[in-house]
Amino acid sequence: MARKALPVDSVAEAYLALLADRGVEYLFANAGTDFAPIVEAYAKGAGNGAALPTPLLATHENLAMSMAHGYAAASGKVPAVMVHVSVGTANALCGVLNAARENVPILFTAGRSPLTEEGLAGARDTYIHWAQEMFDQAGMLREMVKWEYELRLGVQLETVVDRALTIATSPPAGPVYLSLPREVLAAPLPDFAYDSPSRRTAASLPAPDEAALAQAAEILAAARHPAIITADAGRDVAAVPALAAFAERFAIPVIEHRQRYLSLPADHPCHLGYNPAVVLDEADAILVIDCDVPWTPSRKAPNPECKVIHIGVDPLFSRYPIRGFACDVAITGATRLVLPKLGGALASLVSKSAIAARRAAIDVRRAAQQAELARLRGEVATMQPLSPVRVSACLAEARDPNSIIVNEYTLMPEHCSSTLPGSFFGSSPAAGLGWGAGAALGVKLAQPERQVIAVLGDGSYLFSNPVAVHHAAAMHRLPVLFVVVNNAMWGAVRRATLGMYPQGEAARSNRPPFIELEDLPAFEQVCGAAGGYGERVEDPAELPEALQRALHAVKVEKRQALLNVICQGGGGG
Ligand SMILES: Cc1ncc(C[n+]2csc(CCOP(=O)(O)OP(=O)(O)O)c2C)c(N)n1
Ligand SMILES: [Mg+2]
Repeated sequence: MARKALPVDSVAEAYLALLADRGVEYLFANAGTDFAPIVEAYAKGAGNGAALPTPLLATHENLAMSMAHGYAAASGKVPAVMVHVSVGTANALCGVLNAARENVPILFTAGRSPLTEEGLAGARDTYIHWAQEMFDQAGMLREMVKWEYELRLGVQLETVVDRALTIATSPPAGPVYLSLPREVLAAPLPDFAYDSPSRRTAASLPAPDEAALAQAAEILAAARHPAIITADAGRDVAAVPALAAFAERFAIPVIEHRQRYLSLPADHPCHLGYNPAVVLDEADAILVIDCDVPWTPSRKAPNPECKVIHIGVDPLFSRYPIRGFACDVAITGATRLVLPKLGGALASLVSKSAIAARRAAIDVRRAAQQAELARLRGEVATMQPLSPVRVSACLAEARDPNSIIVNEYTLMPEHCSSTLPGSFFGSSPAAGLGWGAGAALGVKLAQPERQVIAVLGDGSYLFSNPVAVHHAAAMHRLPVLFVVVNNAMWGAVRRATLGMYPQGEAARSNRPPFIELEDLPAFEQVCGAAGGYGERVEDPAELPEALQRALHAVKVEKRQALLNVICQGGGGG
């Protein structure tokens, strides 16, 4: 067993060194008085030879969380985030829920107001230390995190850090919360020594039960029109080839519903797009893979006779209070492990002719679908204000083949499809707005060689705390292209109102409240104010060249860029 001794003056120094030893590369932070021992530890630097996570400042907590989220999703590593006591935790909650519902592992930490009123190093020394203390600081987010704890004693540091990190990364992954009282961080820690590498590892992926596999195989073998619906299979990039092989082998159409990762390359012969409605009418068996909401029952549901199989590490989404989708078989298991085994069980049960017939039918539907999408692109090409369809189509032409897209709502993937695993990240099912811009910065941090493009609505952009975002992009040298699909409204609120009250007063009104965003600032100038390239685009013919200019700024000048694309009302999401 390799043990490392590290002379430190404080628990804070030991804590940071331990994080780095465990593979935490970055500490995203928004600081306060609780940070004094952390700031001091960083200022002393690697005087004792220990590496420390790189500190990255973010001037809003939701930005820190979103950056960490994007970084974790694009790197597969666990970031740490630290915020200021109760108030910083409160500001970060939206990001915590996004990460929790998306199973993104983040070590989320906050200081705690000093516990003692005087006497100890780190004890209270300013008025806020009384009012900021809460009886139960973690109560704000206990429901959202997998685990939470307070570091009470320096001697427990290694156990606590390892427990936090291994729980965050064990399937299903998710954020954990650790609070760090100032006196504990400031306390001395003589004779600090720890195991390196760690003696505590994350739990393995769950493998499927044979009986459940056999049941599922029987259902699929009896089906004439099976279909697959997924949202998140591609979170594990190893699941993408497994899904591609399974769908291809048995000729089963795949829908990516509210796509959050690239689960199946869009050019795969079984890819039938992003709308489950196209398979629901005829489906007699549906395989729901890593998907919380495979369809919206009040809009369109499968035939009541249709059998439904759910696959996932937590196939019933046990942290959701209500989720009542029919479920004939639920297979607990990681998709990359389940699909090859399910394929093995199914192979001898299905006839070659049935597969061939399905394959031919999918080919026909795919060709018709693609032709219709191309027709639509042609139809909207010259419309002004621009159609979100055109924005997506122009982006498809302009992007590098190797680029990564971060989509907060407004990209239409059917017109800007991705084919590489790990090249697309969509917003969390919790949909806490303001995620996309920061997430794109985190993705760029994880993949600095790749072009990163964030597609945002005007609403999502404003939620992201734009000045803080552009500042972080400049400060941390993260040249990202932001494309704002600007319809000057919260189109989603309009669609929801018209959906519920199609003949109502709001539908007849010119200006129902809480929908239109009037007198919007010139977003391109906000980016420009931080040293980025900015351009407003109104003419559909100008968009391709504007994209080239913006991408040139990103690629050659290494500056962030923003295109404020003035679009039709109604939005794309
Ligand atoms: C934190 C948060 N607040 C409010 C909402 C509700 N909401 C969902 S979509 C939306 C409007 C988004 O506007 P925009 O990004 O411009 O896209 P559009 O609907 O116009 O296409 C709002 C306010 C939310 N999802 N998250
Ligand atoms: Mg909008």
